[in-house]
Amino acid sequence: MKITFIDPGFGPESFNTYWDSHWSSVLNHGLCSVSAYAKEKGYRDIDLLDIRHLKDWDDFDSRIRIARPDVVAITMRSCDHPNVEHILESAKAANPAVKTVIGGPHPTVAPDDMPRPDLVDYIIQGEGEIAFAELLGDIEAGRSRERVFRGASPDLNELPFEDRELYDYAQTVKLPNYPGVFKSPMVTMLTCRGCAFRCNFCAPHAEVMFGKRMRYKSVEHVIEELKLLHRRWGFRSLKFYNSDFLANPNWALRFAEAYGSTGIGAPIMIQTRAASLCRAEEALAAMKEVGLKLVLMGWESGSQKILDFLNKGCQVEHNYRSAELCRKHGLLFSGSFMFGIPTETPEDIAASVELARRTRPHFASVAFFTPLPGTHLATYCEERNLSLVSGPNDLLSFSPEKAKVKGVDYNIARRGAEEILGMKFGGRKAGRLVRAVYVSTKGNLKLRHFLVYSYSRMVSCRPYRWLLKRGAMKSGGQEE
Ligand code: B12
Ligand code: SF4
Repeated sequence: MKITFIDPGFGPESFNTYWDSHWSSVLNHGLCSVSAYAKEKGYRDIDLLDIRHLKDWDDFDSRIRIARPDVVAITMRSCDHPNVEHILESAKAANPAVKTVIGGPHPTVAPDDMPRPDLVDYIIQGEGEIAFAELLGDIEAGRSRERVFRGASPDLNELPFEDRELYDYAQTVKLPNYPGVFKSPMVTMLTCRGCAFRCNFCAPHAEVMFGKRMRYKSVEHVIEELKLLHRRWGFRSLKFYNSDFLANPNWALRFAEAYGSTGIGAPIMIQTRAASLCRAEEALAAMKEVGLKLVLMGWESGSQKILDFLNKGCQVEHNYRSAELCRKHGLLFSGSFMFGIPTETPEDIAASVELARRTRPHFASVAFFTPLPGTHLATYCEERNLSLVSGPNDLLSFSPEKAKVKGVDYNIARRGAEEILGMKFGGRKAGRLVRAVYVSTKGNLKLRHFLVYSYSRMVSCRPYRWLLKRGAMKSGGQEE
């Protein structure tokens, strides 16, 4: 049985972008895991059509005709609606007998909101490894099965290592995140599933997808995969995509010890919550010892009122303290902010600007709140008729170019963002330029990659870090 997975890319401008930057070439770890499991169960005739590799829809149409799959299996986020619609139409036009299967975040939170539901044969909610392999067995045997069903959660230590080479992995590893700070080859990894928190702009996604409990791979399992990846790709940097790497300090401590003894030594980047970091100084120090170099934190705001409104489970003091701890341990750090939140006032924005001014993160990014379907805050906006999201394309960009919520003063929010982004270069005017360059290079990812590279190199160079440590320079800059 021939199975073709589809990665719908990232919106209408995805064609021909795979080789341009880290973010335009991220592999979908979930799909790689579903593929690895299916192969382990004997379904070896698997390939991938990734929109980002292709020229245009004509290219897609001809490739799907040549591939002639029996099963087309698509991964889908909420922003993928328009692309998934075309994919379904094209797959059924090429072969009306093909079985179409959709899984991923969007069908999990909104199974009734499918593009062309008449062309969707099966919807798998939740984790897909076990369910998809079982479905293939049913299709092969001609057994009937309900159209929408939930996948069982696998034991993460019993899953095979991800099938990274489903993608053009040789290219992916060449594009590090934060080029200039991190070298290629870079590998990315997730070591757990689920989230213990319920930030209302994101929740209840993790709970609906992965269940209430957080599940971790064992340190041994992770180290085994890293050794294999190191032998195969000789990676020189490592990024953990976990949303909160330090949520479990004991796991992090054990990982640091085990990673240190492998001798791999590749520098590491993690993402974590400020509150978790404050509770895990020992683990932070141990990670630094074995190569931790950059810590990314979703600070969101410098206003306690907004942090409470977002149900962030974090105090403003945690944001300040996390910066102090990173500096104390000689780590680069990034603070990301969110503006455009319902109930936000100019004072809240000023508090975020003040947080950036006082902590001087090496990197800063500002996202504008976007009500994502299925999230608590999207429901809040719908109930109050606040949402200005008019279609899936509005879910692609988290920049202030398009207003997403009524009642938000985007001019003030934009000015706050410009101030944060421009701090390093001397203020709001520079910030406006940074933002304008950043937004306008969307169509030229190679240029953006180059700008991010230049910026990152400057931030990570010794004289700059020395000045920054002495407080002689302010910092800020857009994340890649
Ligand atoms: C880690 C993470 C990332 C990582 C890595 C994601 C990846 N590609 O693997 C990075 C940082 C790259 C990322 C990026 C983005 N992310 Co993200 N991310 C997460 C996070 C924190 C955890 C996801 C996770 O643990 N995945 C683990 C893997 C194993 O699970 P999975 O990918 O979902 O796959 C499983 C199932 O979905 C299913 N499945 C998936 N595909 C398919 C296909 C088939 C056929 C089948 C049967 C099953 C199946 O089976 C898989 C294995 O069990 C979640 C929030 C959360 N806490 O859950 C947000 C989340 C998934 N991200 C989200 C978004 C919006 C994004 C961005 C689009 C944001 C942006 N505008 O930049 C980008 C996309 C960038 C890009 N170019 O692709 C949203 C999606 C919301 C939605 N309804 O669409 C989430 C839910 C957060 C949120 N609520 O806002 N993200
Ligand atoms: S934003 Fe991060 S910490 Fe908050 S619920 Fe989502 S994954 Fe968890």
